[in-house]
Amino acid sequence: MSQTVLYAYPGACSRVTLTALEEAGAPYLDRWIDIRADQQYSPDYIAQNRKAKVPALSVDGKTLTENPAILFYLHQSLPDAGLLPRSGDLFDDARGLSDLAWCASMLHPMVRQIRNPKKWTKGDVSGIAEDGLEKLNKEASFVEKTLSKSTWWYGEQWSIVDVYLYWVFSTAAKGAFNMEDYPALAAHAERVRARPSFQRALARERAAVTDNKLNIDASKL
Ligand SMILES: N[C@@H](CCC(=O)N[C@@H](CS)C(=O)NCC(=O)O)C(=O)O
Repeated sequence: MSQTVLYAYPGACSRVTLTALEEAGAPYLDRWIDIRADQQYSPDYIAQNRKAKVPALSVDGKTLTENPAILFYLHQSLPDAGLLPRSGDLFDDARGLSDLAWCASMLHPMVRQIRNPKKWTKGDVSGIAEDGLEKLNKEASFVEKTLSKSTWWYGEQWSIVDVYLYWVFSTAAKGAFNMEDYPALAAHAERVRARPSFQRALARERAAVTDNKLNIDASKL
């Protein structure tokens, strides 16, 4: 029987993949990699994922890394889950992958600049967080325009991109990003959190904090 294992950390970007698995109702095991304790560099984990990051998804012993690739794989292998729009037009449907790549390669690094500027330089950190904040605010204004006219990123249809956008902006809001400047984004965040698959993912993260004695305030997840 096929076995799927998600390597994750509570509150990290692996939460997007975790929510995708919950949305799909697919059976999977979770393994929690304590990235605050540098467990991502342990020989056991490096053997799974030489990049030393979460998420990673192992299926029958083979490992896939990078959120967009994992989410696209889940979208293709679990078509009933509705993780991304599917119109049948190859060009239009590539937009889902494009938006996942945007979240991972453009927005996520801005969040890192804001929250963890030391990871960007071996020298002076001045200006790194400010630069990230300026860039993220520009992206937030763009997202705000769309969300002020629709329930979800793709109109009336929920998708995993909504969860990714939520993760980006809510994580940045734990730093200097002010979600209150963006009322549609803030309302969208409430809708994302209310979705049952998100709540199940959150419950799984909270259980992981307790079971693995992780140094995280579970009430802030
Ligand atoms: N490009 C990767 C980025 C993954 C990533 O940066 N994950 C963070 C958690 S949000 C991580 O594992 N950080 C550990 C570290 O940087 O040491 C993806 O999109 O999956």
